[in-house]
Amino acid sequence: MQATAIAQPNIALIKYWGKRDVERNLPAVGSISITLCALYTEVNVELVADLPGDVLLVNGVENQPMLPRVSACLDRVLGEKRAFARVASDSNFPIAAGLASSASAFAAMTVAAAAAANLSYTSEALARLAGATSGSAARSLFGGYAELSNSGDTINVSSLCEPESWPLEVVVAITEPGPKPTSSTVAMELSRQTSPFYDRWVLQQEHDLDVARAAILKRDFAQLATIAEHNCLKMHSVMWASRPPMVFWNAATMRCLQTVRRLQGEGCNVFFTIDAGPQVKAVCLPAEVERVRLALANTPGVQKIMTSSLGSAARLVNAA
Ligand code: 2P0
Repeated sequence: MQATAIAQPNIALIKYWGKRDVERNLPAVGSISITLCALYTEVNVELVADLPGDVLLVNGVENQPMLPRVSACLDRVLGEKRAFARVASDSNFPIAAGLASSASAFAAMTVAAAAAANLSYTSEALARLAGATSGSAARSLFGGYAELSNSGDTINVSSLCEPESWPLEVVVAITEPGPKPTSSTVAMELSRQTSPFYDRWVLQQEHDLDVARAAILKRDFAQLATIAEHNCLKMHSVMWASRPPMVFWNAATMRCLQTVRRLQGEGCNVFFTIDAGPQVKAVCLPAEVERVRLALANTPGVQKIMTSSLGSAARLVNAA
């Protein structure tokens, strides 16, 4: 009655920002992501008959604020007439800091909970369950390049390309390891309700998805770079124009963008993307990774660098 699973965070190149159905957590826009391999969350779920309630440990420390979301995730996977669970989640990177820790955590938790109860689901079904708790978690059920659709009556994820078919590298520049002030869930609802740019953002997303999908299928780095940077800056423009404004960047975030622009000017195959936090992810061809790592490490304000290749889908480690 216990199982452990591992999942990697994924980074959206075409971003999910906004919900069309809050209750069912259905996204207003489709998204395309890459799953990383060097960053991971390992989750153990133990179902215990005489436990008085669910218990959550995050990196070894009991966590109450996240517990309702974890319990709701367990209810979805196991049904509401379930035994209570002891859940332990351990990540090797800063959590709640715009590094997609909820994606890896809820993807791993969904896989572990199903295995602990001996339930067998397809990857698509697990993605639907994980995505109902955290939209981006659905994408971590797939490795390499994944697309989360905004059509249909449910959460739908599919694989676009395996990681080894087009191996890119990601250099993560951490400019502030502490937790962000506003959760993505709250921030994207604020954008939907108050940003004058939100409707336009939703309207243009199909075009950005088409361009990025085509770039991935033909391995066209320059095309992917241009559309990913455009989509990222558009998402942040939506946030900046929200009321109250949501500016997740700091001075070092901006300096990292300037570093990437300088590298591009020197002919380096690299582009940036930024999520709901101040960290900058630089995506590059494998031959450029050391150059990009050094340039970002030498950018004032960068506190830590992590590099990663593309990784595989969430998976079970053990069950008993
Ligand atoms: C993404 N983000 O596509 C976008 C880009 C952050 C910026 O998905 O409310 O934690 O749990 O469905 O998945 C982060 O939001 O939000 C996110 P919920 P989630 O990766």
